[in-house]
Amino acid sequence: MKTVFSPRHVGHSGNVELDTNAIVAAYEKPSRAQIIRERVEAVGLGPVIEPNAHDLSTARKIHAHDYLDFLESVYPQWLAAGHSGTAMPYVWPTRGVRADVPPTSIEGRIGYYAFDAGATFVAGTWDAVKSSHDSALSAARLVQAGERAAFALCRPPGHHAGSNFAGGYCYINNAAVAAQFFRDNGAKRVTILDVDYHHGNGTQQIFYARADVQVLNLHADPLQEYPYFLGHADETGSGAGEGFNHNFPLPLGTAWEGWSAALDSACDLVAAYAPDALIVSLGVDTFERDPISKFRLTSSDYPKIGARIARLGLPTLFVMEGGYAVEEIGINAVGVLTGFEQD
Ligand code: SP5
Ligand code: ZN
Repeated sequence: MKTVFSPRHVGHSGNVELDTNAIVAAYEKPSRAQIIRERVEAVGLGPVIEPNAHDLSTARKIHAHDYLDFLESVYPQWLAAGHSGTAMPYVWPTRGVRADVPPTSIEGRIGYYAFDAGATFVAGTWDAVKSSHDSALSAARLVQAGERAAFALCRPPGHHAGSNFAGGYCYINNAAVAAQFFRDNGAKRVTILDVDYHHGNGTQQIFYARADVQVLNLHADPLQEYPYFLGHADETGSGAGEGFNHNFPLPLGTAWEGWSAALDSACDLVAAYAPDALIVSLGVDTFERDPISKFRLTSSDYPKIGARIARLGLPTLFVMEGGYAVEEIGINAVGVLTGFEQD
């Protein structure tokens, strides 16, 4: 399978994050993508190609226009306000406040358009975000044109980004843009299967009221794990989307036996929905040695994930999401892809 990858992701680097009680170097860092790319080449998965530039017309169907404008302008505004370094929010609209009036001050705006402190920006962030979006669309086009599968090696990731908010290292929801692209180009139904350790709250929010995009999430129980405030089993969709959102919250410590049982259940729901295309939000932070996560999948489990997904027999787009055990991220992410191809 082809991999679509942009070297422009490196512009999003040098940022810091708030980790419990300290400011640390961001876990979501450029070496992640570089090591996955090297593994793609080492195993001979297929050609690695750069994305074509795409305009934001598809992204505008799932993200608010003012939000996309914010993403593009936040860092210049941060500098213009006399700040430097990592732009990071520190105040967010919550219960009992006005969520409908974007502030004009950049300190206010950055919180307005985020749900956590993981929405950090440096000078090259927008260019990296745009290139990640381009990779998702270029890879989606390969699948739409008839390839069995493609790998969008996206960085930064996307699944925590919602219609008008960033967070959790995510800005544009790459998988959601790809789903909208498939819908606009002949697919009647599209499924997003999110196997990242964290619940894909942004993806769920974007499609929650829609029946044309089925969203399934396997993740750590939000009672105990980030993003905490979404991802429970009783969130099944609203209005026309009722019955098309499925959550599989799993306890901390889940290993292959429990995880794969949830994957089997999710795959049964995918098969029943019979989508024209499948998008896998591919996070490998389910790994036993991931530094911020608490599942116990091993490197030998990842090819089995790919093989199970392959048995659905659907045109499949893999979109890279999380995974922070940098040393093994290539083996694990590419393991899913080789498992898919060998099935
Ligand atoms: C795409 C993705 O996987 N985003 C994940 C964002 C998680 N952000 C919260 C991280 C909290 C880390 N706290 C763990 C402490 C270990 N020292
Ligand atoms: Zn994650």
